[in-house]
Amino acid sequence: MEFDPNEHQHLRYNPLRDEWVLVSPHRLKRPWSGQVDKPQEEEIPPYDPHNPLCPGNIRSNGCRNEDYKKTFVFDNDFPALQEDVCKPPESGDPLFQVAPAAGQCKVMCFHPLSNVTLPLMSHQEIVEVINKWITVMQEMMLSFKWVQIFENKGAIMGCSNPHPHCQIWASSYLPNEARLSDRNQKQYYEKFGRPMLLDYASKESKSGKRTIVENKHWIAVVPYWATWPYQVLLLPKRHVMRLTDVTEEEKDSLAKAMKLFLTKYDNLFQVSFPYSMGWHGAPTGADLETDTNHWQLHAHYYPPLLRSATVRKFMVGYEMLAQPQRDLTAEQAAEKLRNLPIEHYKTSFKKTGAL
Ligand code: H2U
Repeated sequence: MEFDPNEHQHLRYNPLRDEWVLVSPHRLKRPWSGQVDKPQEEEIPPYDPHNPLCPGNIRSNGCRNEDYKKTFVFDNDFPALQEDVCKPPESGDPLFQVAPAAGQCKVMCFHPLSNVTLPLMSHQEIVEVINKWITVMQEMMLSFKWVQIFENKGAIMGCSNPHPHCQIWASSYLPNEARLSDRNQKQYYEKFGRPMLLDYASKESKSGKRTIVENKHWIAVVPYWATWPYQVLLLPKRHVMRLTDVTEEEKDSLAKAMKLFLTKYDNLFQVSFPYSMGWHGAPTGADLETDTNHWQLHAHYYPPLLRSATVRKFMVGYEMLAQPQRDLTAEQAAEKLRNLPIEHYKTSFKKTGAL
């Protein structure tokens, strides 16, 4: 019998995390008696006088938001990282290590209206978001080793507020994910003399099997080693180390790529697709002066949904105790997303009155 990756179980290697994922496509044939129906989507009002992220409203700390018309950035009123705090004494015990942590946390609203998420925004509004990400990065990267831009979207992801927003946490240290990614990209660069993810982007572009959206400057794929069913890796096709290095033309086509694949995300289960996403680029602060050529800018999208708007994948059991496992292959997930309409279901519903 010949090996068929859509039929036969196998392990796939994630070179960014130096870990393996178990792929078991034969399990897709098992009967499913769980919930598959689409629940009524909660209508989010464009403005809520009690929402602390809306323009002109008062936040928990008593500050009033600007009456913003585009994006709006403010210091998180409940920051997980602060700048001038007491440092812990060294422990000297290998089993009870402790290290100082300093940082800054900001919140960024994408749009003045609470019901306008990224895929529903105009091209220019998405460009505004990208520009603001870059401005905040430029400012925070001078003082901090790592600036993590992340969007936690949807109540299912524990997001506390439906208003379209992201957070930016800047830290004096490299967080775990960044440390892993830095080490593995460096090892690949030392071995092959090229940035790992630049090679990856070019191989994915040639194959097309896992591509969802591709344009002149960007490619969005379900990565070969994806653990979440509809995970996406978005990356530039030329060597770009940081978000602050993208050109005007690249910003423009990034906005187009985001609009397209985020629309497909929403269209998959006809719901505002929940996920956690974040940008990873070369470390900053003192590392702005070091050689970080092994880095390639990229964004990870980790959506939890599996079968419907409510049926999610849990990373529990074998995943927690042994290693990640998936049924649907990355190629099957990519094909599903690729074949979805490019018009948002809410827009087509408005036009035709039917889904
Ligand atoms: P999440 O919805 O992803 O939890 O992000 C909302 C953030 O906004 C959260 O970190 C902050 C919370 O601390 N926030 C304020 O800074 N001020 C407020 O008045 C409400 C929420």
